[in-house]
Amino acid sequence: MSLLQRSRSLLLASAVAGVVVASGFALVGTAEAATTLGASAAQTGRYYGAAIAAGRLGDGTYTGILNREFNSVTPENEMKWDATEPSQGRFTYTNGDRILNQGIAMGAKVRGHALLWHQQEPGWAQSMSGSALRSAMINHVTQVATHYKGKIYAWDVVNEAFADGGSGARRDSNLQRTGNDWIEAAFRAARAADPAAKLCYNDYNTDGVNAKSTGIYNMVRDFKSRGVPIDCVGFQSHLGTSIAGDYQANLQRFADLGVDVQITELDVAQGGNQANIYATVTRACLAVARCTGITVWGIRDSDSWRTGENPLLFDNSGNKKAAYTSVLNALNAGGTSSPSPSISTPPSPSTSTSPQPGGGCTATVSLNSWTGGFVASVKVTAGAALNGWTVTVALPSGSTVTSTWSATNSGTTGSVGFRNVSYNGQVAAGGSTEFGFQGTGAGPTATPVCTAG
Ligand code: 9MR
Repeated sequence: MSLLQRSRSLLLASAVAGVVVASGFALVGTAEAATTLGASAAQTGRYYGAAIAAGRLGDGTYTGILNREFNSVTPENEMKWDATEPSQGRFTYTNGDRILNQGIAMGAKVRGHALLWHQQEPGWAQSMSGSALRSAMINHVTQVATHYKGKIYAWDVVNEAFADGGSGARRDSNLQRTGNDWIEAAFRAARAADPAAKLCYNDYNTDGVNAKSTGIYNMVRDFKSRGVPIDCVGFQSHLGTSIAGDYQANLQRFADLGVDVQITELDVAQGGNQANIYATVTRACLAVARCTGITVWGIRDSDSWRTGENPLLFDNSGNKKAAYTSVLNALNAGGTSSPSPSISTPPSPSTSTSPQPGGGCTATVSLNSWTGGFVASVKVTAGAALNGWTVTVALPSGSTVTSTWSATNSGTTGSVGFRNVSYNGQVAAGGSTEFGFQGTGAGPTATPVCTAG
């Protein structure tokens, strides 16, 4: 068994025991060097993504790199408030859906960006204030998160709400002036609308321990202590020609609060240090078990918002730059395994999962928990081809299933059976499908049992 296979067995063993229990992260070494960013990141359960623009999807060079290299996408502008609700109550999803469908076609994770931001508010919202704005903003979160329900890996629920400089305070905006609780109100609305999406706070100039990142840290700590649903913090990482020495330590202190961390908008000014800074960011994420992935803010230099700074991994013609090679090498050097659901790779004959009663299929759970509730995403993997399946999940006492998607459940407490629905009962040999459920109380910790037929 190669080192990589051995690592995968370890991961599988922990996956079958119920993923996302945040303990016992294996160090993953890589026996075979992957040749693309996404495949290389996936070796440690992470994604490597790019911000993409709907208007560029007709460019073959662009989509060629996108399809080859990346396993996550973020809409650069298409899911922002001005794009999705140009006049109050009239929602337009055409371009957002184009990004979503591109991601789905690639089998990529889709990061939603961004439900609320003081910039790119539509004009009608810019001129609002007080309770009218508060209800418009919550309605926006609810409508957009509902439209994309079940499709988004992680939402930037609130973007850039903290001030620059030494105050560590909130930024002034019409959103902030509706009351300091606007951020938690937005997170609660997003959770109610799409319980399966990870909910992130996203900001820039947070690339080390500084007043701004500490202000955000204090907010996240407060949210966790009061049960406000927050799952992740995005570090945009629009970087210049140097990087804070405590970049990794800063990610780690947030992870230690019990949230995932993600690098969400990475770009680095071109200069002597560009390749080194990219490698440093990559290694920092790999060293933090809860750093689940990295997104670069564009593909080619010519696609970047930072005109003239050439801050990306591919040149204007789509050629790989030195920075690309340094990222790929850093990814291939391995790191901690991330508790992302993507580590629940289908079993292969060389892995050490125990046979399931009934045979024919296995199931792994990934949990997203908060005080008093949870969302479980279950991946059903076929051994031989399946024509129907049932997954039995043992819930801890006091827990109750409140909703289920892509399956029907019998019972809501104790031992709960989840049966396929019409469109996902047939699964090819080696293939997989997913369903999920939300509940109150604690999530399941025991291995689910999958039965074919
Ligand atoms: O890259 C985006 C650019 O095309 C838009 O014109 C701009 C509008 O403000 O937003 C850019 O993306 C921003 C992101 O949404 C939030 N963080 C900062 C990014 C760069 O400005």
